[in-house]
Amino acid sequence: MYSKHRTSALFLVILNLVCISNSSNAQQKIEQKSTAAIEKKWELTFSDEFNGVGVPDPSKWNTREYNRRNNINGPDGWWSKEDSYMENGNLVIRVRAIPNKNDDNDSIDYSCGALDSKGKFEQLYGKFEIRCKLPKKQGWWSAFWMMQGQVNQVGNDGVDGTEVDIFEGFGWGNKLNQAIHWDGYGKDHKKIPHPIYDLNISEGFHTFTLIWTPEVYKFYVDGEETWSTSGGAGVCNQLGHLLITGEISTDKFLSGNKWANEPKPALFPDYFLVDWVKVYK
Ligand SMILES: [Ca+2]
Ligand SMILES: [Ca+2]
Ligand SMILES: [Ca+2]
Repeated sequence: MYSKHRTSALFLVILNLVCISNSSNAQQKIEQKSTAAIEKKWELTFSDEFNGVGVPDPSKWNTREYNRRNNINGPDGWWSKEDSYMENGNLVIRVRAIPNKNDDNDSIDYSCGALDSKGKFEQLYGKFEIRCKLPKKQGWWSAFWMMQGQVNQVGNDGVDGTEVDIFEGFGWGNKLNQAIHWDGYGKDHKKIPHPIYDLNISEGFHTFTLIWTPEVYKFYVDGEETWSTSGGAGVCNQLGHLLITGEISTDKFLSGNKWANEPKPALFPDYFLVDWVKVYK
């Protein structure tokens, strides 16, 4: 009897192992299938490897030229065409201290590069990704972001228009900011910021990704999800365009130690390097 029991027990153990192995094989197959489905799901719709020299491809990008951060109490922060250019396989966004560019009394002004794809590439939903190296010097910030729909339209929450900051990075500290803004930038302005302090991103190249679906915005750094939000009453349902920018401001808040910190002309020029941008649907 004892031996017969032992034999049946052994048989059950073997049967179990076979079942477990079969079910783990099945699980593996499901996982492989779903990974393949996810990879297959994304179809490349836009990319720029920045492999040329000089002016960024005008069929993909607008370069901006105006006083982006006007300050009546200090140097202005301009966007200038000559501060975004391709070199060594990268897009370079440069910041410089320049002679005062307008007729106020500043001793100097500042100048940064900025690109956008408005009217050249716009998409509703998808995956939006950049590989880049953040600048090191204090006083300015770099960003990869989107303007979706009409951000200035007050009402209907962010559904009719949302600014999505895939990342805003600062060379001087560990802070990385992700955020959404809607209903304009005046008294009705609403935002949800998501600052992160514990990422190891001050050295080398990193990827920053947004997945935008009809339900949610999901943010990733180097493939790890860092934040997910549906805004106030849902995500934007309108086309959006890309922006890659450097910005510098001598405004008290923006040059404070909660943001870009104080610009010091002696630290510039400094550079924000972008290896590529890719968009999928
Ligand atoms: Ca000025
Ligand atoms: Ca709105
Ligand atoms: Ca590149």
